[in-house]
Amino acid sequence: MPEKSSIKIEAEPYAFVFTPATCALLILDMQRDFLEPGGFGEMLGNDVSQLRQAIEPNRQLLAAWRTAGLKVVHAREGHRPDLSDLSHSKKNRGWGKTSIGDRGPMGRILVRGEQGHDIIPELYPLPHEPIVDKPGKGAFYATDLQSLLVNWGITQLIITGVTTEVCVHTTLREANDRGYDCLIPSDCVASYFPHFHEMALKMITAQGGIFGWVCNSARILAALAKAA
Ligand code: TIU
Repeated sequence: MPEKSSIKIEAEPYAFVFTPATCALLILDMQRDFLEPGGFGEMLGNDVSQLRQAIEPNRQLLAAWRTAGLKVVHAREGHRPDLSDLSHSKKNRGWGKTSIGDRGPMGRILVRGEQGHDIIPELYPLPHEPIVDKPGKGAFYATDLQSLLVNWGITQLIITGVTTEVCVHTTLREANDRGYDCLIPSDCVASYFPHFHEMALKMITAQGGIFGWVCNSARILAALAKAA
C-alpha cells in the first residue's frame, strides 16, 4: 500500500511510488572535466558536446527539488593531488597522450581542487548540499554516501548525471544491491554515445525493472508540483 505522502509517477516498466520525504536526488559527475573541452572526457577521445543536453533538465529538476526542500547529494569523480587513490589500471587505461593527473587547460585532469574537477556553474551545489568525492565510477565505492543516506532515512534515489552507461549505471547497480529503489530521469542522464545511452536505459527497465525505473523528468516535476 502506498503511504499517504506518496505519489505515483508513471514510469517504465510500471509506476514508481514516489515518497518525497525519503527520496534523495543524487546528481553524478556534472563536472567541467566531463562536459567541457580540454578535460577528462575529451582526453578519452569523446565529443563532450553530447553531454550538454542533460544540463537544462537537471537545472530544472534541481530547482524544483530545492523549492520542495528535499535532500540532494552531488558527486564528483576525481583523485587526491598526490594520486594515492588512483589505481595503476585507471591511470594507464586508454591510449591518449595525457592521463589522469597530467596538466590540461582546466588544470590537472580529474584531480580534486582543480578547475576541471569542479561542478559546472549551472548545477553548482549550495553551501548546505553535500558533495561526495569519489575515486571510482560508483558513488558508493570508497565514499561516505551510504552513511549520509542511512542517517537521513533515505530509501529511494533519483539518480541523474553523466555518463549513462558508466557512472550512472555503476552507481545505480551499487544502489540497487543496497536496497534503494532508483528512478532514472532519461533526459537528465547522457552519454558520449547515444546508442549506449538508449541501451543503458533499456537495461534498467528490462526483466521487470531489474535495476529500477525510468521516466522523463517532466513526470517528476509534475509530481513535485502535486506534492507542494
Ligand atoms: N568515460 C565515461 O563515459 N565516464 C566516466 O569516465 N565517468 C563517468 O561516467 N562519470
